[in-house]
Amino acid sequence: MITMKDIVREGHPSLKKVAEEVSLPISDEEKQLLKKMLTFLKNSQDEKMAKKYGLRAGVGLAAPQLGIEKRLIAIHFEDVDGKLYSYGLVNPKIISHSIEGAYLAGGEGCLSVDRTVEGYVPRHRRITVKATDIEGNSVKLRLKGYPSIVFQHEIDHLNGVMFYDRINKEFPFKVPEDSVSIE
Ligand code: K3U
Ligand code: NI
Repeated sequence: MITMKDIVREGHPSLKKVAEEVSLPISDEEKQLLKKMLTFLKNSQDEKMAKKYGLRAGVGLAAPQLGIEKRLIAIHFEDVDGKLYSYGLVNPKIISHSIEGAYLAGGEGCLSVDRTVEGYVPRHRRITVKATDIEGNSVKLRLKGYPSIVFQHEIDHLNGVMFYDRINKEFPFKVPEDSVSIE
């Protein structure tokens, strides 16, 4: 079972590297890893499990955050309308995005960052992601608003980019151009 001790923190080299593409079909070990990443997210959002194992709640996790430099991500959350986004994905790629941007009004956090970093993180409002799922199926996801931001945060981890790398250093709360705020 993945717990917080398995998650690497700022300063770990895996968080600054471009992760390797995973060859298909994925191995049983990679499949198990994706399943464990999804279970971690579910546990982290379960009050009892989170308390028992000292987990910080997360909606996404990327393999480099476990020190594994492979292009694998897990996402698990429900949006405001109760729509479930639960995916274990291999080699996710943003194949198109809107010109219009978006940012979370409350900023972003990261399980690999044990401090609050304030400021707006400029993101695309809409993205289309192509990937392979745990079962080996090709998937194409059209995402908007908060789900789009979560996927961008996780795909950034595969490219060695941390959310704070995108914050305006001089004016962290400068509203990004042509962007909508997501509450
Ligand atoms: O955003 C978080 C959250 C947790 C529970 C309920 C609602 C939101 C926690 S931080 C988080 O999930 C990161 C996970 C990381 F760092 F491991 F990738 C992902 C994230 C995505 C988009 C915005 C902020 C955080
Ligand atoms: Ni993160």
